[in-house]
Amino acid sequence: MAASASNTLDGLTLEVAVIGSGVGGLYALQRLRDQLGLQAEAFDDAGGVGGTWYWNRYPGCRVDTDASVYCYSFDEDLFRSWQWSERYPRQPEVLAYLNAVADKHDLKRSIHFNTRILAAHWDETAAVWRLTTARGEAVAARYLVEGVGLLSSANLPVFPGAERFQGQIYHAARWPEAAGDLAGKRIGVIGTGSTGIQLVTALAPTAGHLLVFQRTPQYVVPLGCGPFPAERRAQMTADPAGYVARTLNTAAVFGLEESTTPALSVSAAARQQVYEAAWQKGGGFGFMLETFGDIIISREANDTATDFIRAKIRQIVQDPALAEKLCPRDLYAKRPLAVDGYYDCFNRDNVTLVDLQAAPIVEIDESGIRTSHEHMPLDVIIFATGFDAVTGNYLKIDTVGRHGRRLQQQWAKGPDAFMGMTIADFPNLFMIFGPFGPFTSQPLVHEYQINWMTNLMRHARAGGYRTIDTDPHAQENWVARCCRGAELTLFPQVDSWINGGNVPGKPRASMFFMEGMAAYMQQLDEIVREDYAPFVLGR
Ligand code: N01
Repeated sequence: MAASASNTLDGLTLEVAVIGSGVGGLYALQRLRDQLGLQAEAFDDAGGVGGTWYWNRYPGCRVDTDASVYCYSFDEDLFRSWQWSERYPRQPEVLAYLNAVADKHDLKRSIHFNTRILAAHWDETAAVWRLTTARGEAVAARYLVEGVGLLSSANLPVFPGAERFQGQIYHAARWPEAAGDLAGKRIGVIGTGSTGIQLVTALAPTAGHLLVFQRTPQYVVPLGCGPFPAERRAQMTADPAGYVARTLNTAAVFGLEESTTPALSVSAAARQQVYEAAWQKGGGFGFMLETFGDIIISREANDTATDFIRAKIRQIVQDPALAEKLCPRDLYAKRPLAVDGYYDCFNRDNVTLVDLQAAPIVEIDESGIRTSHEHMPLDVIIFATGFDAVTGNYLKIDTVGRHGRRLQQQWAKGPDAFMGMTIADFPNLFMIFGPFGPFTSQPLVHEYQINWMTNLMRHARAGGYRTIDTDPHAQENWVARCCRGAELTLFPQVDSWINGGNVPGKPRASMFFMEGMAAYMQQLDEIVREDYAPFVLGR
């Protein structure tokens, strides 16, 4: 449903407004509208459904999480019947899947595309959220559910002169269809995270010349792409509910056999075998989670993994000096990266690594990029520089809760939130994968959170309550528990989007519950048993 001047939203009053129609927003809409029978509609500034899969159309984009857990489970028929072609599907297939879900459940009629929500202000008297769209329309809703994306607000570093560049210049997360075929072109990719490495491996075979601008080398392991495994499909179809329950009842919800063996509890030779098997099998999270249980909590265990990966880099990359530039020196404690054939790309004549630690970018001019060493002419510049993660998109909406509290001020030194879903003094506002939620794969956990938050809404409505707010003490305790848990891992010791360290000026903060999904679900169950004690319901 595309809003237009003749189809103004002004004055629209809903029971629930959902922001976003990505993986989380789509299911929230289905659950609220069709399962709970509420008058719910969604808003998305994109021209179609898909969220991150709508925007990220860059060459090489694919899911690096097993498709068996990167899907919905609420529609059991679809769960059984959807035929993923690959274990790690490409972006067009994921987007086609999300469109198929939206079409099967007739969700698009309740989504206002091309509609950005600029502001959400709580009206205490009427107990509703008053939303303002970018066209100035006013919409009111008793509940606001935000599925705005954990990794969606693009991080675009400022390089002097970028506006003068005469060639094609894109951020990967806003890839235009007009980009066309880049074969034969001189391409610069800035950034070597999950996005950058997918771009590099996709572009290297056909680029005229590919320059990879690397600031910090990262640990990349093979993904192990291939057809969707028949045995995995058999497990999924034999017992969908059991499959999903077993998957959720793990730490990270990646459909993996998470190891509990400490790395140093086995001999060096046995360890080598475990790492080699994981390398041959592929899967980024598998290498981190299925090998040993303490890679992300013990520096010594972490060292054994990083030694192994560095040895692989030195084996694959023929030029020893280049291999050293590609070898990370710090901990393996960012979100793990996996793609097939990344290091092999650097054996190609048409691929050049530009080491930004040796020579930083000084400017972009009409014809290319200048580092402190040299000028490199380019036809295409691609920013693969990541996201203002977790909080970025929430803070783009001018959100004002009770007592005039503005979210931008409240989160100025770092976020606070409860269970990744609510914020004290922002009643009836629910976040899908907001700050201090579990550090896991997303779609099945989206469903879990959405079911939980909507059960809470149902509980409040059944009791005749108009408002649901979070007890600030419960929130404080939860944030403290999350921070303590994060400190037990190695993640805070390396700058990355996990802790806000990737965006200049962003407060560095723990933003996740690191004790795992099973512990998270136990905590949510406990809250239900306590009759939702951490929430304050109001008439
Ligand atoms: O972003 P990143 P991403 N000058 O933050 C560099 C998800 N995802 O888009 O390390 C030069 O990981 C930065 O360098 P450094 C996934 O969860 C999923 O790649 O800060 N370089 C780094 O190399 C992933 O974790 C899939 O020194 C600059 C890169 O840009 C998350 O999105 C696919 C720079 C950013 O890496 C983010 O991944 C893709 C500057 N000024 C993404 N600023 C799937 O497969 C930043 N960089 C599901």
